[in-house]
Amino acid sequence: MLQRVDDKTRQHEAFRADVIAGLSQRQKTLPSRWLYDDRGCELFEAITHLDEYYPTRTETAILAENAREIADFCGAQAVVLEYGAGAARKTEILLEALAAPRLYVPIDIAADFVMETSTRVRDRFPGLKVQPIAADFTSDFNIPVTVPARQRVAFFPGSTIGNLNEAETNGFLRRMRHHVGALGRAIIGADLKKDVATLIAAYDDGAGVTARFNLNLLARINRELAGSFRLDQFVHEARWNDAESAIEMHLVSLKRQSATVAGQSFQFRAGETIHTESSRKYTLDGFAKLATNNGWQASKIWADAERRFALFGLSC
Ligand code: AVI
Repeated sequence: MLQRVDDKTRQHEAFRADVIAGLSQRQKTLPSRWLYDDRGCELFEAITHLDEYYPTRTETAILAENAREIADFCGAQAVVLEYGAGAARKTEILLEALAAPRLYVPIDIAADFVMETSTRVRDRFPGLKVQPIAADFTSDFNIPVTVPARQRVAFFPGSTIGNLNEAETNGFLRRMRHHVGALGRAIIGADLKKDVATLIAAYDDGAGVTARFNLNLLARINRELAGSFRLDQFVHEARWNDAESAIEMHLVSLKRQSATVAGQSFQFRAGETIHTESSRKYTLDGFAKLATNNGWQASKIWADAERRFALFGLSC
C-alpha cells in the first residue's frame, strides 16, 4: 500500500515536471504518455472501435489469419514477454496459437494494471504460468533470472512503437534485443505509410472521439495540476508531418489567452498549438532497416492485402 502511495507521488511529480517543461518550449509539447489517465484509456478504447481507425482491426486480423505461422516463428514453447501489456485480444490470439507456451511475462509501468492483466490471462489459460513485471519499458530494466533464458519472444503489438521518438525507438529495440538474448525473437506491430486522407480521418474521426481524447489531456492538467485551461478555447487538429513520416495531434488555441498550471502562467497566441502526440508510419523497408540498425533482422513480415499495417517477425 505504501509502495502504491509512493508510486502515485512520483507519477504526479513526473507529470508536473513534464507539463511545465513542455509548455515552456518554443513549440509547446506534452508527452503522449500522459494522454492515458482512466478517461483517456476509455476514450482510446472507443477509438479502436471507430470505422476510421483501421490499425486495431487490421492488426488483429493479420494476427488471426497468420497465427499458425507466427506461432511457429516464436517456437512452440516460447516465453512471451509483452511490453506495455494491455492488448488483451491480441495476446490471447498469440497464446492460443502457441502449442505450450512456457511463460507469459506482461510488462507495464502501471502495477495495478499489470496485475489485472495477469489475472485475466491466468483465468483464460489456466495451465499457463504468468510472471508480471512492473516497469517502464522506455527505460532500462532487467528481466529477473527466474524467467527462462531460452526461447524468449518479445511481443509489442498495437503500433505503439510509432509513438516513440527516434532515440526512444532505438533504445527500445536494443533493450528488447538484450532481454531476449542471442537466440530470441520479436513480433512487432507497425502502422504503414499510406495516403494522407486515410491517416487524417483515422486521427480526426467524424464522431469527435479522438478530439475528446486529445482535449482530455487539458482536463487532466486542470484536475491534477490545478490548471486553468478553458477546454472550449482549444480545438483538436491532426496533421501529417511528411519529414517525420508521422501523423501529429495538436491542440490549437482559438484565441490569444493564458493558462496557469501549478502556479505558473503560460501565454498562447491565437492559432498557437500544443503538440501532444506523433504516430510514425513506416515503409516495409524503412522498418526493416530500423530493426537492422538496432541488432535485429526482419526475417518475416505479415501484412494485410492493402498493406495498411504489418507485423514484423524479428530474429537476432
Ligand atoms: C496507442 N497508439 C498506437 C495510437 C496511435 O495510433 O498512434 C494512439 C492514438 N492516438 C490517436 N488515436 C490513436
